[in-house]
Amino acid sequence: MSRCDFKIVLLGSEHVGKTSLVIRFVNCRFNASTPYQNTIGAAFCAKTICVNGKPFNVGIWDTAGSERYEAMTRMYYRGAHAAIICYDPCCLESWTRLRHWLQELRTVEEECKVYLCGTKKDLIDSDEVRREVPEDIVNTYSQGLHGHCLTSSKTGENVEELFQKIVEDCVADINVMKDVKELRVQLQKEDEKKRVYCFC
Ligand SMILES: Nc1nc2c(ncn2[C@@H]2O[C@H](COP(=O)(O)OP(=O)(O)O)[C@@H](O)[C@H]2O)c(=O)[nH]1
Ligand SMILES: [Mg+2]
Repeated sequence: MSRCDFKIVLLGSEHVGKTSLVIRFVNCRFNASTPYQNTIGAAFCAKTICVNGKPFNVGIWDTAGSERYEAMTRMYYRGAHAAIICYDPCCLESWTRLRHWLQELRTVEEECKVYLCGTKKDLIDSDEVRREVPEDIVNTYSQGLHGHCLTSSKTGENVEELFQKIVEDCVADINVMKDVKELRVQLQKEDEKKRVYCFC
């Protein structure tokens, strides 16, 4: 059995830090000296996360964020159990664009759990840059969603916690877990079938 139990998609404008967030979570590293690389279309990776001692295989889709790939990006929303919509608190434009990503997502996956993620927390904490998105606006906006957090892919702050919360929320959702159980049964049957054919 190899398919993912949960699908998480990352959305947000270019340069907000989506790829860095995934790399920090999956590979536990951050490299600021690497020249910026635009994600083309989307990139996929997976990681196992344990909740109540049980392992869950989580598939993460990191999308491009560029308008050039927008039609393509829609394909990746399909079947997503959760979406992390990233914005950079020091870039007002990335926040304004957030509504667009939310609308896009809702037209394809109405039931998808949505988490807002303000990135590059280390820069805000060090006062290196000026915060452009007021905290109270973010708090008001995120009330109707599943969560909001500020992360730093540089230090790793809140990154693990964000993904852990998402998976815990999925595990607590009866409808999501019904699908997970059905898929696991189906995959087990397929595996058994394959084994029978091997003996022939
Ligand atoms: N200081 C700092 N820089 C970050 C952080 N996350 C991303 N960056 C930088 O922001 C730029 C864009 O990051 P990237 O992950 O490629 O953005 P994407 O286009 O949304 O995938 C890169 O130069 C990263 O090094 C962070 O948490 N802290
Ligand atoms: Mg990227």
